[in-house]
Amino acid sequence: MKKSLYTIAVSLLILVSQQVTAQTGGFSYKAAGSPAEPKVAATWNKYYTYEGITDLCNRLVKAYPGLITMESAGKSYAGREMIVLTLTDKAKGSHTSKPAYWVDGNIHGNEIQGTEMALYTAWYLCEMYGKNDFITELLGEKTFYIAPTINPDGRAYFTDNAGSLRSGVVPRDDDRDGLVDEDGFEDLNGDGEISMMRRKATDGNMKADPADPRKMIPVAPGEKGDYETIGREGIDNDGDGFINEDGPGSYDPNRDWGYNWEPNYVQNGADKYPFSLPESRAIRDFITSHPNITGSQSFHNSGGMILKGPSVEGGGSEVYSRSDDMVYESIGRTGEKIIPGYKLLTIWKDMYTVWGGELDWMYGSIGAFVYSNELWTSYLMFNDTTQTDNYEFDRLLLFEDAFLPWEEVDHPVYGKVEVGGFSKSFGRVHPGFLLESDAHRNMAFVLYNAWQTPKLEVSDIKVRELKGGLREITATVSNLRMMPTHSAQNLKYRITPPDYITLEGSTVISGMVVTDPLNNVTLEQKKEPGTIIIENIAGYGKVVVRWIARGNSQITVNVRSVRGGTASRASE
Ligand SMILES: [Ca+2]
Ligand SMILES: [Ca+2]
Ligand SMILES: [Ca+2]
Ligand SMILES: [Ca+2]
Ligand SMILES: [Zn+2]
Repeated sequence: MKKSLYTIAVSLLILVSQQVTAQTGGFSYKAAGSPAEPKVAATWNKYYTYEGITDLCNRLVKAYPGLITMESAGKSYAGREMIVLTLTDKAKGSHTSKPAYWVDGNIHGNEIQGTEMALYTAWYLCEMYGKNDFITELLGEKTFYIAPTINPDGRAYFTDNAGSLRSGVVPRDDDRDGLVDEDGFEDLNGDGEISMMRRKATDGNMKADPADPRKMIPVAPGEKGDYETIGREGIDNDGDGFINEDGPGSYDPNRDWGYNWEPNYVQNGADKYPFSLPESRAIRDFITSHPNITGSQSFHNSGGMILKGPSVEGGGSEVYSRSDDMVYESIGRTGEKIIPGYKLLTIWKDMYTVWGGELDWMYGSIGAFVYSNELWTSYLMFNDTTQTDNYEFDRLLLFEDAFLPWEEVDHPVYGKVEVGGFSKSFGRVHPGFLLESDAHRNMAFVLYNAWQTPKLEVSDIKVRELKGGLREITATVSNLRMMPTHSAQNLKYRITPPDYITLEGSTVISGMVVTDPLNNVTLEQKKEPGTIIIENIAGYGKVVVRWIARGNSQITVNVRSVRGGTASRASE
């Protein structure tokens, strides 16, 4: 049938009016994988101060009461609350009844972007819930415990002061002169940054790079330079002949954990004794009181690494079993795909030895599957491992925003000096436009990990009538994901209880595990046969249990596992 002109005109009109409707329906068009008009406004090309973190978390809790709660794990040395967010679909069960994934960031005060990775994860989960099936299901089945910064004092020092600390701010006598924190950095030119000092010198060992005079390069042997570099901005506050030798804090919060711990003479930065810092004690207590934590991620910077343990050769007092290491390898390799430029590496072998690190404690004492991502790699500048010049990147992409131009100031000891160099906001932390992209990728790795925590299912129930009013009930419980309900470390140190499979609705006469279903080999459990004890349900594995029971009513098989969640099924 030929369309009349009238029909065509009407169709065109409808088309036009639909376009107009679409255009006036809002101010945005949804990009794939992101919320177009989030309920909680947040931007991911800047860094949140501690106040900003608190505000964002409060707004998330207010907007999504069914998904997220906020609590404090304790107070930092300076009295800041150690914020921990709990995320799960509360309508689908309590947070403790599901396998949980722990995320923290910023244990090192100057490694601030771990916080944004953690916050982005919380924000994204809330905003995409109900809009994306994967996220909706994930929050139904799993719990996330997210601690945006576990060194809030170190972070505040970074965002609110000129300087930058790896440590927290608990006072320590770094130079053993009997005084604590008596000689920190000074912002001599008042630009809000502690940068480098250089001084003109006729026989200097440095010169300005002819290709980019901002950059200092060493002179060739025999060549005379114009400059010498004289360390970071500051003066000698205590007149001991050293400049800035004892600033706030100074210990390494990631050498404070009570597993494979060694004192300061073995492990620099170890401080006094395991868990001598209030922040690590608070986090330890939160984690140990949430035994459903199955996996974890601790964000650091920098280097573009997906780190796995062990952190000391041979693993210290524990050795990673082959079965656990296979999980680490498999998930880590997928991580390399999710986050281009990041490499899966083993801490002691590929980086350096760490005694008393959080990661070893999370695996060693908690038995969780734990990674630590070293965020930011120079690869991200030009998506090229061979093009990694900070100055060129700053010139071409950041328009010299990251470099503090050399500026002359009077120094009480050195006379006329120049201060300048890269801002602390560049070099280890992401520039704004790359922050959201990397936050999304690192979150995607976290979500992949969380998805691979156990998912249990009573996959089959077979009932066979026996003589004398008895029945034989055989149930299969499957784990549909890669992580077992117990890591090998968990099994070895009996960290969480075994898994329990219970028969309901029938009087149990005897119960057993079918150890070899093919040949019908069973192992009877004489004590309390109604609840069969299973040491572990392997990743992608299944267990078969059997009962001889009296009665003919409908039965239900329940399974409960601290780190594998719960599942149940009724017979037909
Ligand atoms: Ca001192
Ligand atoms: Ca300065
Ligand atoms: Ca001094
Ligand atoms: Ca000083
Ligand atoms: Zn670090």
